[in-house]
Amino acid sequence: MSEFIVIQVGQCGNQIGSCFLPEILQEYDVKLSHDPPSKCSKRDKTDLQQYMYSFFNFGTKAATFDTLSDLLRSNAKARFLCIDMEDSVVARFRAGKFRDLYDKKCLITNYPGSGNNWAEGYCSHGPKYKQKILNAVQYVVEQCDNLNGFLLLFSMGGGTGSGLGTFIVKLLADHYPSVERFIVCVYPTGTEDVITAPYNMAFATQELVNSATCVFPVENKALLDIVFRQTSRYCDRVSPFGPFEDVNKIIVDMVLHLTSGSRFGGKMNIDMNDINTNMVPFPKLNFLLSGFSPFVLKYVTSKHLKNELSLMASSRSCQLVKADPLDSRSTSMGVTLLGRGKFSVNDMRNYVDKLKTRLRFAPWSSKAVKVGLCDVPPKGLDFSVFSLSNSTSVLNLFDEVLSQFMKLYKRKAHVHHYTAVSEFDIQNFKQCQNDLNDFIQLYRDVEKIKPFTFNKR
Ligand SMILES: Nc1nc2c(ncn2[C@@H]2O[C@H](COP(=O)(O)OP(=O)(O)OP(=O)(O)O)[C@@H](O)[C@H]2O)c(=O)[nH]1
Ligand SMILES: [Mg+2]
Repeated sequence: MSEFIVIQVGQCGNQIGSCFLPEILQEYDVKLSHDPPSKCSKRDKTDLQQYMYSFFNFGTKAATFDTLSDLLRSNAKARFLCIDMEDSVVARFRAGKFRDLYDKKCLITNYPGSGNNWAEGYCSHGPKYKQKILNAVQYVVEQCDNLNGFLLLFSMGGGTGSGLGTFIVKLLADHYPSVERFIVCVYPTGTEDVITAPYNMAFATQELVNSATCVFPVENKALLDIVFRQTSRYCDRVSPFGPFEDVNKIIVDMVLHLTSGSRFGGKMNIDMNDINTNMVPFPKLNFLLSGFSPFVLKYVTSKHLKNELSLMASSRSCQLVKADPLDSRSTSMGVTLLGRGKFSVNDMRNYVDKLKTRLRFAPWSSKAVKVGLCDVPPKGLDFSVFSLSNSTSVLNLFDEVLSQFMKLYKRKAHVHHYTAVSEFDIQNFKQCQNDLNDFIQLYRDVEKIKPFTFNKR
């Protein structure tokens, strides 16, 4: 059974993480105080909870855990590292109801943050905290029997997540080269609270292209659109877009789908390592678009018929980035569809045939639709479909990153904040611009090759 180490960095990463833990527990049918009584039989629960090792280390493993208190009695610890260069979010973990699930050795904080400055996070906090972080990582790694990968969560807009987060990715690549590094990173909305976000996301993107195994970007503006669409269509009570509640729930659900193939049994399981092998044809083309259907938000669950789901999951409206893998101008280098719950192999085969007629494939990957089936549906649903695409339509995101970067950089606005960090070299700006251009060109080159298409039936 595969194990993951979750590393959440900066405010956004830790806030997503704080939503992650209760969602995982619910998926494993551990009752939290407000949950209705479980409908799971004792036997089903034992089957389901054998997979808890993926995210938890146990002192003594009981047969089943009905409640959080049962879990705490077994001295369970989440395989989570919580890192922030200010203390407020992580301080809530130290005091909150899940506090005993966090290992205190894995909480690393400082004061007062990285000031929305990538250079502060990467060049200053990185080297300063390197040993402390490596010690904490080693401590958790030693408690794993079958480590599948590191799963990092952070935003690209601030200083700590983008800077220290990408420093950690590089650190892991150097010290644990054989362990996969999967990154779920949040791109800002564009109309931002953080003025220097364009620089931060450009530098962080450049780093991830080079040191991550696979990157699963999400964009706050795409997530907000999903929330507004769902809530206005299915209920008259518009979700209060409080502190990222629904947006973070979508991100957490995506991570649960993404890892479900590695965590649970199934007729045709997809491991996270399979995803890398199947979906990344060249190391630098490692950004994968994700989408799923149906969505479950706080006040509403979208309903779709089973036979609509596969196309839905790959469609623009269900993508967590503003991009359309089914766009007739884009080229697909790989697709993975994972059905969760009650799906037969035939069901999936039919969906894939339909999906193939909507895609233009890179000629070397003409049959590149990987299919997986996982027996365990998401909590509260009978079935769902998760879709991953390596598609040139991700260029929308990179064009936006480069254009926002250039808007500031052509006037050299805010550059002095970065050069004030002594370890930062001013040449990094030019280098970043060049690297992003080269990277975008790689995707454009793929688009230029004559694609392969399946005939419509
Ligand atoms: N989806 C989502 N986005 C968030 C969340 N918190 C912050 N953001 C976005 O993340 C960006 C700011 O990044 P933060 O994570 O706050 O920054 P940080 O990594 O803590 O870095 P510093 O505060 O500069 O040290 C902004 O674009 C916010 O809109 C969250 O909980 N969820
Ligand atoms: Mg912060």
